[in-house]
Amino acid sequence: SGDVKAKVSGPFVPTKEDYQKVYDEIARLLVEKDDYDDGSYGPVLVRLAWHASGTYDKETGTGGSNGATMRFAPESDHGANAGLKIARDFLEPVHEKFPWISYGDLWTLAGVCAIQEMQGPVIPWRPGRQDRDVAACTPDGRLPDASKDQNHIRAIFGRMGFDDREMVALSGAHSLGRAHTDRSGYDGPWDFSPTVFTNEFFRLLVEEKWSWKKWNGPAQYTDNTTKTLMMLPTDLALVKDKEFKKHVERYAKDSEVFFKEFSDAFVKLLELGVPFKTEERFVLKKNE
Ligand code: ZEM
Repeated sequence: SGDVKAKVSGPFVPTKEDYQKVYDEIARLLVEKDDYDDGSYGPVLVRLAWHASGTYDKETGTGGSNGATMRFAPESDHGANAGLKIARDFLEPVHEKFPWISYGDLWTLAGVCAIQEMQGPVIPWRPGRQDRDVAACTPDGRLPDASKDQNHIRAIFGRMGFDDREMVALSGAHSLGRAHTDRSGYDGPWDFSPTVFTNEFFRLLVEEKWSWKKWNGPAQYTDNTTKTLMMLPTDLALVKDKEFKKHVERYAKDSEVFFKEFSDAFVKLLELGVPFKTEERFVLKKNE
């Protein structure tokens, strides 16, 4: 007694439990802040994780979620990122509470949390992204342009290192959220449950008839039955292209297969270009 040594404290090394606390805080805020869009910030958080990651270029190894360079102009001002400040601001109080987490880890973890809390598949996740400065911003034009066709989809996602099957699986995220006229210019949700992760995007692509929406906005499709849903030109490209369509039909028929293949492709997306020091992925527990 009396000679208890002061513990020497090194740098804080977070454990799985620490990341679970961050996850739980995001999940709590998703429930608490339900007065937004269709009742959830979930979809826009998924879009933030995707746009942070989808800048990756396998040839140069640049871009991806390491660095969280969307914090800075010019990347924050790229047309594709319009509206994502809402998602970044939503997460700011979480970063204040857990200042040890990098923004790259926070944004990708938030995408994982949002998908799981919206009843989607389990997404195993790894920490290890380090924030970088404005010099690491990617050039404009690396994210897909919704007005284009299947060649563009293959060029953009091929640059990230994805194959046809993965491209279609990832596109199923459009079961979530909606387009906003003041962000992309497009308008409306893809299905009737935009805050629940389902394979409805694929079922509707196959079963519904889609025609050009009559309006002054950018060219997009609307469903013939209710005229309340939308598809982008790139979405319809997934059934116009024979190779893509095979996968659309598989996912429309089998939600379990879609969940599994989406999860694998989303794990890969969030890890593109990240210099991880650990192999282990964490499966973080849902709140629900
Ligand atoms: Zn989207 N996406 N996306 N996407 N996306 C929008 C919304 C959402 C494309 C695209 O141009 C658009 C993937 C692939 C592709 C989400 C997730 C993922 C919007 C509407 C557009 C225009 C934005 C707005 O106005 O708010 C194109 C062209 C894609 C590929 C060809 C992939 C991959 C995704 C994740 C894995 C999500 C969740 C939304 C809904 C956002 C929200 O705020 O509701």
